[in-house]
Amino acid sequence: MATDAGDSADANPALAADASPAAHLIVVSNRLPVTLEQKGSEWSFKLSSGGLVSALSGLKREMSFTWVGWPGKDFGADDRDKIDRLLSENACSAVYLDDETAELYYNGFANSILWPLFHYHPGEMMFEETAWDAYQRANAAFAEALARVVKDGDLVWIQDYHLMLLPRMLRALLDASGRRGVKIGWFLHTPFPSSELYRILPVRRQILEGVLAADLLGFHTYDYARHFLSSCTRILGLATTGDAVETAAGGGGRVVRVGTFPIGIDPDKFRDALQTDEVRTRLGELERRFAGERVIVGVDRLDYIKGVPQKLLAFEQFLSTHSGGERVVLVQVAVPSRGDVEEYRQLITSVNELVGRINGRFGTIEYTPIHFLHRSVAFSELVALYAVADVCLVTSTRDGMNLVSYEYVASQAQRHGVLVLSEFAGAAQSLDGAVIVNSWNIEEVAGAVALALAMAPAQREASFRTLHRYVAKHTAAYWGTSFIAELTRVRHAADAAALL
Ligand code: GDG
Repeated sequence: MATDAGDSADANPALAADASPAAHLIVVSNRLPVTLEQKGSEWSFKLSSGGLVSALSGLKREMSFTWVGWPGKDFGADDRDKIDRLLSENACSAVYLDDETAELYYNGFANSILWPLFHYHPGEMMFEETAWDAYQRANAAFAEALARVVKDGDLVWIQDYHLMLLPRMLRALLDASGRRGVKIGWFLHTPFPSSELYRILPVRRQILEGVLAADLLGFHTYDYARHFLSSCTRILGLATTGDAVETAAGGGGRVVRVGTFPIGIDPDKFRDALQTDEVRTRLGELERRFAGERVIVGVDRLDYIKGVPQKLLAFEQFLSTHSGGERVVLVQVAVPSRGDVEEYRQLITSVNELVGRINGRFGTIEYTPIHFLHRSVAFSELVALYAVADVCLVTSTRDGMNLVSYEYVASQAQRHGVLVLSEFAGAAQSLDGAVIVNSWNIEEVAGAVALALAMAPAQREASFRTLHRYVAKHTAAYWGTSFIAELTRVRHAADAAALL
Protein backbone atom coordinates (compact mmCIF):
# COMPACT_ATOMS: atom_id res chain seq x y z
CA MET A 1 0.00 0.00 0.00
CA ALA A 2 1.33 3.42 -0.90
CA THR A 3 1.21 4.96 2.55
CA ASP A 4 4.62 4.69 4.05
CA ALA A 5 7.54 5.15 1.73
CA GLY A 6 9.86 7.94 0.72
CA ASP A 7 10.56 11.26 2.37
CA SER A 8 9.60 13.83 -0.18
CA ALA A 9 6.48 13.66 -2.26
CA ASP A 10 8.02 15.91 -4.87
CA ALA A 11 10.57 13.21 -5.58
CA ASN A 12 8.41 10.14 -5.07
CA PRO A 13 10.50 7.24 -6.35
CA ALA A 14 7.43 5.10 -7.00
CA LEU A 15 6.01 7.71 -9.31
CA ALA A 16 9.30 8.39 -11.05
CA ALA A 17 9.75 4.68 -11.77
CA ASP A 18 6.23 3.77 -12.82
CA ALA A 19 4.51 6.75 -14.43
CA SER A 20 4.86 6.99 -18.11
CA PRO A 21 6.42 10.38 -18.85
CA ALA A 22 3.72 10.93 -21.44
CA ALA A 23 0.88 10.24 -18.97
CA HIS A 24 -1.61 13.08 -18.78
CA LEU A 25 -3.51 13.53 -15.53
CA ILE A 26 -7.11 14.78 -15.42
CA VAL A 27 -8.37 15.65 -11.94
CA VAL A 28 -12.15 15.90 -11.56
CA SER A 29 -13.89 17.55 -8.61
CA ASN A 30 -17.34 18.95 -8.04
CA ARG A 31 -16.00 22.52 -7.90
CA LEU A 32 -13.16 23.93 -9.97
CA PRO A 33 -10.78 25.55 -7.45
CA VAL A 34 -11.03 28.92 -9.17
CA THR A 35 -12.62 32.31 -8.71
CA LEU A 36 -13.79 33.97 -11.93
CA GLU A 37 -14.47 37.68 -11.77
CA GLN A 38 -15.82 40.05 -14.38
CA LYS A 39 -14.56 43.60 -14.79
CA GLY A 40 -16.36 45.28 -17.69
CA SER A 41 -16.27 42.79 -20.54
CA GLU A 42 -13.09 41.09 -19.29
CA TRP A 43 -12.90 38.08 -16.99
CA SER A 44 -10.12 37.39 -14.52
CA PHE A 45 -9.05 34.05 -13.09
CA LYS A 46 -7.70 33.20 -9.63
CA LEU A 47 -6.72 29.74 -8.39
CA SER A 48 -8.05 29.15 -4.85
CA SER A 49 -5.82 27.60 -2.22
CA GLY A 50 -6.85 24.39 -0.52
CA GLY A 51 -5.78 20.85 0.34
CA LEU A 52 -6.38 19.46 -3.11
CA VAL A 53 -4.59 22.33 -4.85
CA SER A 54 -1.45 21.85 -2.76
CA ALA A 55 -1.71 18.08 -3.10
CA LEU A 56 -1.48 18.46 -6.85
CA SER A 57 1.31 21.02 -6.98
CA GLY A 58 4.01 18.31 -6.91
CA LEU A 59 2.24 16.23 -9.56
CA LYS A 60 1.88 19.20 -11.87
CA ARG A 61 5.64 19.37 -12.12
CA GLU A 62 5.84 15.69 -13.07
CA MET A 63 3.06 15.27 -15.61
CA SER A 64 0.83 17.35 -17.84
CA PHE A 65 -2.38 18.19 -16.10
CA THR A 66 -6.01 19.34 -16.54
CA TRP A 67 -8.61 20.07 -13.84
CA VAL A 68 -12.28 19.47 -14.72
CA GLY A 69 -15.18 20.71 -12.56
CA TRP A 70 -18.22 22.91 -12.11
CA PRO A 71 -17.26 26.60 -12.26
CA GLY A 72 -19.75 27.66 -9.53
CA LYS A 73 -22.65 28.92 -11.61
CA ASP A 74 -24.35 28.65 -14.94
CA PHE A 75 -22.69 31.39 -16.99
CA GLY A 76 -24.71 32.68 -19.91
CA ALA A 77 -23.93 31.48 -23.44
CA ASP A 78 -22.32 34.86 -24.28
CA ASP A 79 -19.71 34.50 -21.56
CA ARG A 80 -18.97 30.81 -21.93
CA ASP A 81 -16.56 31.16 -24.86
CA LYS A 82 -14.45 33.71 -23.00
CA ILE A 83 -14.54 31.68 -19.79
CA ASP A 84 -13.66 28.45 -21.56
CA ARG A 85 -10.65 30.15 -23.18
CA LEU A 86 -9.48 31.61 -19.88
CA LEU A 87 -9.90 28.28 -18.11
CA SER A 88 -8.10 26.36 -20.80
CA GLU A 89 -5.12 28.77 -20.61
CA ASN A 90 -4.95 27.76 -16.94
CA ALA A 91 -5.26 23.99 -17.49
CA CYS A 92 -8.92 23.90 -16.38
CA SER A 93 -12.11 22.84 -18.11
CA ALA A 94 -15.69 23.63 -17.03
CA VAL A 95 -18.70 21.33 -16.64
CA TYR A 96 -21.78 23.58 -16.92
CA LEU A 97 -24.91 22.63 -14.98
CA ASP A 98 -28.18 24.52 -15.03
CA ASP A 99 -28.88 26.17 -11.65
CA GLU A 100 -31.72 23.81 -10.69
CA THR A 101 -29.69 20.65 -11.41
CA ALA A 102 -26.68 22.09 -9.57
CA GLU A 103 -28.75 22.91 -6.48
CA LEU A 104 -30.55 19.55 -6.34
CA TYR A 105 -27.46 17.50 -7.08
CA TYR A 106 -25.17 19.35 -4.67
CA ASN A 107 -27.41 20.37 -1.76
CA GLY A 108 -30.30 17.98 -2.42
CA PHE A 109 -28.44 14.70 -2.93
CA ALA A 110 -24.73 15.00 -2.11
CA ASN A 111 -25.08 17.14 1.01
CA SER A 112 -28.52 16.05 2.27
CA ILE A 113 -28.32 12.31 1.57
CA LEU A 114 -24.77 11.02 1.12
CA TRP A 115 -23.11 13.44 3.58
CA PRO A 116 -25.35 12.59 6.59
CA LEU A 117 -25.38 8.87 5.81
CA PHE A 118 -21.59 8.66 5.41
CA HIS A 119 -21.20 10.48 8.75
CA TYR A 120 -23.58 8.18 10.66
CA HIS A 121 -26.52 10.62 10.72
CA PRO A 122 -29.23 8.60 8.92
CA GLY A 123 -31.88 10.59 10.79
CA GLU A 124 -30.88 13.72 8.84
CA MET A 125 -31.11 11.90 5.52
CA MET A 126 -34.04 13.03 3.35
CA PHE A 127 -34.19 10.81 0.27
CA GLU A 128 -36.03 12.40 -2.63
CA GLU A 129 -36.35 11.09 -6.17
CA THR A 130 -35.95 14.57 -7.69
CA ALA A 131 -32.58 14.93 -5.95
CA TRP A 132 -31.50 11.47 -7.13
CA ASP A 133 -32.52 12.37 -10.72
CA ALA A 134 -30.43 15.54 -10.50
CA TYR A 135 -27.44 13.58 -9.13
CA GLN A 136 -27.64 11.26 -12.15
CA ARG A 137 -28.00 14.20 -14.55
CA ALA A 138 -25.05 16.06 -13.03
CA ASN A 139 -22.81 12.97 -13.07
CA ALA A 140 -23.82 12.39 -16.71
CA ALA A 141 -22.91 15.99 -17.56
CA PHE A 142 -19.47 15.43 -16.00
CA ALA A 143 -19.06 12.21 -18.01
CA GLU A 144 -19.93 13.95 -21.28
CA ALA A 145 -17.59 16.87 -20.57
CA LEU A 146 -14.79 14.46 -19.68
CA ALA A 147 -15.35 12.26 -22.72
CA ARG A 148 -14.57 15.36 -24.83
CA VAL A 149 -11.12 15.82 -23.24
CA VAL A 150 -9.91 12.33 -22.25
CA LYS A 151 -7.40 10.76 -24.64
CA ASP A 152 -5.96 7.24 -24.96
CA GLY A 153 -3.66 6.42 -22.02
CA ASP A 154 -4.80 9.29 -19.75
CA LEU A 155 -5.14 8.98 -15.98
CA VAL A 156 -8.45 10.33 -14.62
CA TRP A 157 -8.67 11.01 -10.88
CA ILE A 158 -12.23 11.65 -9.64
CA GLN A 159 -12.76 13.25 -6.22
CA ASP A 160 -15.35 12.53 -3.59
CA TYR A 161 -18.96 11.63 -2.86
CA HIS A 162 -20.42 14.12 -5.36
CA LEU A 163 -19.26 12.00 -8.29
CA MET A 164 -19.86 8.36 -7.40
CA LEU A 165 -21.74 7.50 -10.60
CA LEU A 166 -19.12 9.12 -12.78
CA PRO A 167 -16.62 6.23 -13.13
CA ARG A 168 -19.31 4.00 -14.65
CA MET A 169 -20.80 6.69 -16.88
CA LEU A 170 -17.39 7.76 -18.11
CA ARG A 171 -16.23 4.19 -18.73
CA ALA A 172 -19.33 3.54 -20.87
CA LEU A 173 -18.67 6.61 -23.03
CA LEU A 174 -14.97 5.78 -23.41
CA ASP A 175 -15.69 2.17 -24.35
CA ALA A 176 -18.34 3.25 -26.85
CA SER A 177 -15.89 5.55 -28.59
CA GLY A 178 -13.04 3.00 -28.57
CA ARG A 179 -10.72 4.97 -26.25
CA ARG A 180 -7.99 2.70 -24.89
CA GLY A 181 -5.71 2.52 -21.89
CA VAL A 182 -7.53 5.13 -19.78
CA LYS A 183 -7.21 4.45 -16.04
CA ILE A 184 -9.81 5.84 -13.65
CA GLY A 185 -9.18 6.46 -9.94
CA TRP A 186 -11.68 7.69 -7.34
CA PHE A 187 -10.96 9.02 -3.84
CA LEU A 188 -13.43 9.56 -0.99
CA HIS A 189 -12.68 12.48 1.38
CA THR A 190 -15.37 11.47 3.91
CA PRO A 191 -15.69 8.26 5.92
CA PHE A 192 -17.29 5.26 4.24
CA PRO A 193 -19.75 3.99 6.86
CA SER A 194 -20.29 0.49 8.17
CA SER A 195 -22.28 -1.66 5.72
CA GLU A 196 -25.07 -1.76 8.32
CA LEU A 197 -25.51 1.98 7.84
CA TYR A 198 -24.72 2.10 4.14
CA ARG A 199 -27.43 -0.44 3.27
CA ILE A 200 -30.09 2.07 4.36
CA LEU A 201 -29.48 4.03 1.14
CA PRO A 202 -32.33 3.37 -1.33
CA VAL A 203 -29.91 3.58 -4.29
CA ARG A 204 -27.13 1.60 -2.58
CA ARG A 205 -26.55 -0.72 -5.54
CA GLN A 206 -26.32 2.00 -8.17
CA ILE A 207 -23.82 3.99 -6.11
CA LEU A 208 -21.54 0.98 -5.52
CA GLU A 209 -21.77 -0.07 -9.16
CA GLY A 210 -20.96 3.51 -10.14
CA VAL A 211 -17.58 3.61 -8.40
CA LEU A 212 -16.72 -0.01 -9.21
CA ALA A 213 -16.10 0.97 -12.84
CA ALA A 214 -12.88 2.67 -11.66
CA ASP A 215 -9.51 0.87 -11.53
CA LEU A 216 -8.44 2.16 -8.11
CA LEU A 217 -10.59 3.33 -5.17
CA GLY A 218 -8.93 5.29 -2.35
CA PHE A 219 -9.96 5.97 1.25
CA HIS A 220 -8.33 7.86 4.13
CA THR A 221 -8.22 4.88 6.50
CA TYR A 222 -8.21 1.12 6.43
CA ASP A 223 -11.53 1.02 8.31
CA TYR A 224 -13.30 3.00 5.57
CA ALA A 225 -11.85 0.67 2.91
CA ARG A 226 -12.95 -2.35 4.95
CA HIS A 227 -16.52 -0.98 5.27
CA PHE A 228 -16.62 -0.42 1.52
CA LEU A 229 -15.42 -3.95 0.78
CA SER A 230 -18.00 -5.52 3.07
CA SER A 231 -20.76 -3.40 1.48
CA CYS A 232 -19.73 -4.83 -1.90
CA THR A 233 -20.03 -8.35 -0.52
CA ARG A 234 -23.26 -7.87 1.39
CA ILE A 235 -25.15 -5.72 -1.10
CA LEU A 236 -23.80 -6.88 -4.45
CA GLY A 237 -22.67 -10.40 -3.46
CA LEU A 238 -19.16 -9.73 -4.84
CA ALA A 239 -15.97 -11.55 -3.85
CA THR A 240 -13.37 -9.33 -2.15
CA THR A 241 -9.88 -9.65 -0.71
CA GLY A 242 -8.25 -7.17 1.70
CA ASP A 243 -7.49 -4.79 -1.17
CA ALA A 244 -9.62 -5.73 -4.17
CA VAL A 245 -13.14 -6.39 -5.43
CA GLU A 246 -14.09 -8.61 -8.34
CA THR A 247 -16.92 -6.90 -10.15
CA ALA A 248 -18.99 -9.94 -11.15
CA ALA A 249 -20.60 -12.32 -8.65
CA GLY A 250 -19.35 -15.84 -9.38
CA GLY A 251 -16.19 -14.66 -11.18
CA GLY A 252 -15.34 -13.40 -14.65
CA GLY A 253 -15.50 -9.71 -13.75
CA ARG A 254 -12.87 -7.00 -13.58
CA VAL A 255 -10.68 -6.48 -10.53
CA VAL A 256 -10.86 -3.11 -8.81
CA ARG A 257 -8.07 -2.22 -6.39
CA VAL A 258 -8.99 -0.62 -3.06
CA GLY A 259 -6.31 1.27 -1.10
CA THR A 260 -5.66 3.49 1.89
CA PHE A 261 -4.17 6.93 1.19
CA PRO A 262 -4.32 9.24 4.23
CA ILE A 263 -4.30 12.87 3.09
CA GLY A 264 -1.98 15.47 4.67
CA ILE A 265 -1.28 19.20 4.52
CA ASP A 266 1.49 21.43 3.18
CA PRO A 267 3.39 21.98 6.47
CA ASP A 268 5.86 24.44 4.89
CA LYS A 269 2.99 26.87 4.36
CA PHE A 270 2.52 27.08 8.14
CA ARG A 271 6.24 27.14 8.94
CA ASP A 272 6.79 29.94 6.41
CA ALA A 273 3.78 31.93 7.64
CA LEU A 274 5.16 31.80 11.19
CA GLN A 275 8.30 33.58 9.98
CA THR A 276 6.40 36.51 8.47
CA ASP A 277 6.18 39.88 10.24
CA GLU A 278 2.40 39.82 9.97
CA VAL A 279 1.97 36.53 11.87
CA ARG A 280 4.74 37.30 14.39
CA THR A 281 3.18 40.67 15.22
CA ARG A 282 -0.24 39.11 15.59
CA LEU A 283 1.14 36.28 17.72
CA GLY A 284 2.76 38.85 20.04
CA GLU A 285 -0.57 40.67 20.37
CA LEU A 286 -2.41 37.44 21.18
CA GLU A 287 0.23 36.43 23.74
CA ARG A 288 -0.23 39.77 25.51
CA ARG A 289 -4.01 39.51 25.30
CA PHE A 290 -4.04 36.01 26.82
CA ALA A 291 -1.28 36.62 29.40
CA GLY A 292 -2.19 34.71 32.57
CA GLU A 293 -4.65 32.50 30.72
CA ARG A 294 -4.29 29.08 29.11
CA VAL A 295 -5.68 28.87 25.57
CA ILE A 296 -7.56 26.04 23.88
CA VAL A 297 -8.22 26.49 20.17
CA GLY A 298 -10.97 24.93 18.06
CA VAL A 299 -11.38 25.48 14.30
CA ASP A 300 -14.33 23.87 12.57
CA ARG A 301 -16.77 24.42 9.77
CA LEU A 302 -20.07 24.72 11.61
CA ASP A 303 -21.20 21.27 10.53
CA TYR A 304 -22.97 18.73 12.73
CA ILE A 305 -20.16 16.22 12.09
CA LYS A 306 -17.62 18.45 13.84
CA GLY A 307 -19.11 17.91 17.31
CA VAL A 308 -19.07 21.59 18.33
CA PRO A 309 -21.94 21.16 20.88
CA GLN A 310 -20.05 18.19 22.41
CA LYS A 311 -16.92 20.38 22.62
CA LEU A 312 -18.81 23.19 24.36
CA LEU A 313 -20.41 20.77 26.85
CA ALA A 314 -17.02 19.21 27.61
CA PHE A 315 -15.51 22.66 28.14
CA GLU A 316 -18.38 23.52 30.49
CA GLN A 317 -17.71 20.31 32.43
CA PHE A 318 -14.00 21.13 32.52
CA LEU A 319 -14.73 24.60 33.92
CA SER A 320 -17.07 23.28 36.57
CA THR A 321 -14.93 20.39 37.87
CA HIS A 322 -11.40 20.33 36.40
CA SER A 323 -9.99 23.82 35.94
CA GLY A 324 -8.40 23.97 39.41
CA GLY A 325 -8.68 27.75 39.57
CA GLU A 326 -6.62 28.25 36.40
CA ARG A 327 -8.01 30.71 33.87
CA VAL A 328 -8.64 28.78 30.70
CA VAL A 329 -10.24 30.14 27.53
CA LEU A 330 -11.60 28.38 24.48
CA VAL A 331 -11.15 30.28 21.22
CA GLN A 332 -13.56 28.64 18.81
CA VAL A 333 -13.56 29.59 15.13
CA ALA A 334 -16.81 28.29 13.62
CA VAL A 335 -16.90 28.87 9.89
CA PRO A 336 -20.46 29.26 8.57
CA SER A 337 -21.35 26.35 6.32
CA ARG A 338 -24.42 25.30 4.28
CA GLY A 339 -26.63 27.85 6.06
CA ASP A 340 -29.38 27.18 3.48
CA VAL A 341 -29.94 23.65 4.90
CA GLU A 342 -32.35 23.33 7.86
CA GLU A 343 -30.14 21.02 10.03
CA TYR A 344 -27.33 23.57 9.83
CA ARG A 345 -29.60 26.43 10.92
CA GLN A 346 -30.70 24.40 13.96
CA LEU A 347 -27.06 23.71 14.80
CA ILE A 348 -26.24 27.45 14.79
CA THR A 349 -29.11 28.11 17.18
CA SER A 350 -28.07 25.42 19.66
CA VAL A 351 -24.38 26.41 19.53
CA ASN A 352 -25.26 30.07 20.15
CA GLU A 353 -27.37 29.04 23.16
CA LEU A 354 -24.58 26.91 24.63
CA VAL A 355 -21.96 29.66 24.21
CA GLY A 356 -24.29 32.17 25.87
CA ARG A 357 -25.08 29.82 28.73
CA ILE A 358 -21.45 28.92 29.47
CA ASN A 359 -20.18 32.50 29.21
CA GLY A 360 -23.06 33.66 31.43
CA ARG A 361 -22.34 30.95 34.00
CA PHE A 362 -18.54 31.22 34.25
CA GLY A 363 -17.72 34.66 32.85
CA THR A 364 -16.81 37.73 34.91
CA ILE A 365 -16.17 41.33 33.97
CA GLU A 366 -12.48 40.39 33.53
CA TYR A 367 -12.85 36.92 32.05
CA THR A 368 -14.74 35.52 29.06
CA PRO A 369 -14.39 31.72 28.91
CA ILE A 370 -15.42 31.23 25.25
CA HIS A 371 -14.35 33.53 22.41
CA PHE A 372 -16.72 32.43 19.70
CA LEU A 373 -15.94 33.63 16.15
CA HIS A 374 -18.79 32.69 13.86
CA ARG A 375 -16.94 33.52 10.67
CA SER A 376 -13.84 32.48 8.78
CA VAL A 377 -10.61 34.25 9.71
CA ALA A 378 -7.65 35.23 7.49
CA PHE A 379 -4.92 32.63 7.09
CA SER A 380 -2.43 34.76 9.07
CA GLU A 381 -4.90 35.00 11.97
CA LEU A 382 -5.54 31.26 11.83
CA VAL A 383 -1.82 30.46 12.06
CA ALA A 384 -1.32 32.91 14.96
CA LEU A 385 -4.26 31.30 16.79
CA TYR A 386 -2.85 27.81 16.28
CA ALA A 387 0.56 29.01 17.50
CA VAL A 388 -0.71 30.73 20.67
CA ALA A 389 -2.81 27.79 21.87
CA ASP A 390 -1.68 25.36 24.58
CA VAL A 391 -4.20 22.79 23.39
CA CYS A 392 -6.12 22.12 20.17
CA LEU A 393 -9.45 20.40 20.77
CA VAL A 394 -11.03 18.36 17.95
CA THR A 395 -14.28 16.61 18.90
CA SER A 396 -15.71 15.53 15.53
CA THR A 397 -18.41 12.90 15.89
CA ARG A 398 -17.25 11.62 12.47
CA ASP A 399 -14.69 13.18 10.13
CA GLY A 400 -12.99 11.69 7.06
CA MET A 401 -9.58 12.91 8.19
CA ASN A 402 -9.59 16.39 9.87
CA LEU A 403 -6.80 18.61 8.62
CA VAL A 404 -7.12 21.12 11.45
CA SER A 405 -5.31 18.66 13.72
CA TYR A 406 -2.38 18.48 11.25
CA GLU A 407 -2.29 22.27 10.90
CA TYR A 408 -2.10 22.75 14.66
CA VAL A 409 0.91 20.43 14.84
CA ALA A 410 2.58 22.27 11.95
CA SER A 411 2.22 25.55 13.87
CA GLN A 412 3.52 24.37 17.25
CA ALA A 413 7.31 24.14 16.80
CA GLN A 414 7.82 26.63 19.66
CA ARG A 415 5.19 25.74 22.23
CA HIS A 416 4.81 21.95 21.76
CA GLY A 417 1.12 22.15 22.49
CA VAL A 418 -1.09 19.11 23.00
CA LEU A 419 -3.61 17.81 20.48
CA VAL A 420 -6.80 16.34 21.98
CA LEU A 421 -8.39 14.42 19.13
CA SER A 422 -11.65 12.53 18.66
CA GLU A 423 -11.25 8.84 17.91
CA PHE A 424 -13.98 9.35 15.26
CA ALA A 425 -11.75 11.53 13.06
CA GLY A 426 -9.69 9.62 10.49
CA ALA A 427 -6.66 11.54 11.78
CA ALA A 428 -6.81 9.54 15.03
CA GLN A 429 -5.59 6.51 13.08
CA SER A 430 -2.46 8.32 11.91
CA LEU A 431 -1.57 10.85 14.58
CA ASP A 432 0.31 8.95 17.28
CA GLY A 433 1.10 11.39 20.05
CA ALA A 434 -2.36 12.95 20.26
CA VAL A 435 -4.58 12.42 23.32
CA ILE A 436 -7.39 10.36 21.81
CA VAL A 437 -10.93 10.76 23.21
CA ASN A 438 -14.46 9.50 22.66
CA SER A 439 -16.06 12.82 21.74
CA TRP A 440 -19.47 11.61 22.97
CA ASN A 441 -18.08 11.10 26.48
CA ILE A 442 -18.25 14.62 27.92
CA GLU A 443 -16.49 13.70 31.17
CA GLU A 444 -13.67 11.92 29.30
CA VAL A 445 -13.06 14.94 27.05
CA ALA A 446 -13.09 17.32 30.04
CA GLY A 447 -10.55 15.07 31.81
CA ALA A 448 -8.36 14.91 28.67
CA VAL A 449 -8.30 18.71 28.46
CA ALA A 450 -7.17 18.87 32.10
CA LEU A 451 -4.51 16.25 31.41
CA ALA A 452 -3.31 18.12 28.32
CA LEU A 453 -3.01 21.41 30.21
CA ALA A 454 -1.11 19.75 33.05
CA MET A 455 1.23 17.66 30.87
CA ALA A 456 4.91 17.91 31.81
CA PRO A 457 7.13 19.70 29.26
CA ALA A 458 9.24 16.60 28.52
CA GLN A 459 6.16 14.54 27.71
CA ARG A 460 4.71 17.33 25.60
CA GLU A 461 7.92 17.58 23.64
CA ALA A 462 8.12 13.82 23.07
CA SER A 463 4.50 13.68 21.85
CA PHE A 464 5.01 16.73 19.66
CA ARG A 465 8.12 15.20 18.02
CA THR A 466 6.17 12.05 17.12
CA LEU A 467 3.29 14.07 15.72
CA HIS A 468 5.54 16.45 13.84
CA ARG A 469 7.54 13.67 12.19
CA TYR A 470 4.33 12.20 10.77
CA VAL A 471 2.86 15.52 9.60
CA ALA A 472 6.14 16.59 7.96
CA LYS A 473 6.40 13.36 5.99
CA HIS A 474 2.81 12.56 5.05
CA THR A 475 2.06 15.79 3.26
CA ALA A 476 -0.71 16.62 0.81
CA ALA A 477 1.79 16.31 -2.02
CA TYR A 478 2.84 12.90 -0.75
CA TRP A 479 -0.80 11.79 -0.73
CA GLY A 480 -1.36 12.95 -4.33
CA THR A 481 1.82 11.39 -5.65
CA SER A 482 1.18 8.10 -3.82
CA PHE A 483 -2.32 7.77 -5.27
CA ILE A 484 -1.17 8.51 -8.81
CA ALA A 485 1.79 6.13 -8.48
CA GLU A 486 -0.64 3.38 -7.45
CA LEU A 487 -3.10 4.25 -10.23
CA THR A 488 -0.23 4.04 -12.70
CA ARG A 489 0.73 0.64 -11.30
CA VAL A 490 -2.71 -1.04 -11.24
CA ARG A 491 -3.36 -3.21 -14.21
CA HIS A 492 -5.81 -1.77 -16.65
CA ALA A 493 -9.44 -2.83 -16.21
CA ALA A 494 -9.60 -4.71 -19.50
CA ASP A 495 -6.71 -7.03 -18.66
CA ALA A 496 -7.09 -7.22 -14.88
CA ALA A 497 -9.57 -10.07 -14.54
CA ALA A 498 -8.89 -13.16 -12.47
CA LEU A 499 -6.39 -11.56 -10.13
CA LEU A 500 -8.23 -12.76 -7.07
C1 GDG B 1 -13.27 17.40 4.23
C2 GDG B 1 -13.53 16.25 5.22
C3 GDG B 1 -11.08 15.82 5.32
C4 GDG B 1 -11.21 26.37 8.58
N1 GDG B 1 -11.54 27.55 9.11
C5 GDG B 1 -10.79 28.49 8.50
C6 GDG B 1 -9.96 27.86 7.58
N2 GDG B 1 -10.25 26.55 7.64
C7 GDG B 1 -9.59 25.49 6.86
C8 GDG B 1 -8.69 24.70 7.77
C9 GDG B 1 -8.57 23.38 7.01
C10 GDG B 1 -9.92 23.28 6.30
O1 GDG B 1 -10.53 24.57 6.35
C11 GDG B 1 -10.84 22.29 6.99
O2 GDG B 1 -10.38 20.99 6.70
P1 GDG B 1 -10.89 19.71 7.49
O3 GDG B 1 -10.12 18.54 6.99
O4 GDG B 1 -10.67 19.94 8.95
O5 GDG B 1 -12.45 19.58 7.23
P2 GDG B 1 -13.51 19.63 5.95
O6 GDG B 1 -13.63 20.99 5.39
O7 GDG B 1 -14.77 19.06 6.51
O8 GDG B 1 -12.90 18.66 4.82
C12 GDG B 1 -12.34 16.10 6.15
C13 GDG B 1 -10.92 16.85 4.21
O9 GDG B 1 -12.12 16.97 3.43
C14 GDG B 1 -9.75 16.49 3.28
O10 GDG B 1 -9.90 15.21 2.74
O11 GDG B 1 -9.95 15.91 6.18
O12 GDG B 1 -12.55 15.03 7.05
O13 GDG B 1 -14.73 16.49 5.97
O14 GDG B 1 -7.56 23.44 6.04
O15 GDG B 1 -7.48 25.41 7.91
N3 GDG B 1 -9.08 28.52 6.82
C15 GDG B 1 -9.01 29.89 6.99
N4 GDG B 1 -9.82 30.57 7.85
C16 GDG B 1 -10.72 29.91 8.62
O16 GDG B 1 -11.44 30.55 9.39
N5 GDG B 1 -8.12 30.60 6.27
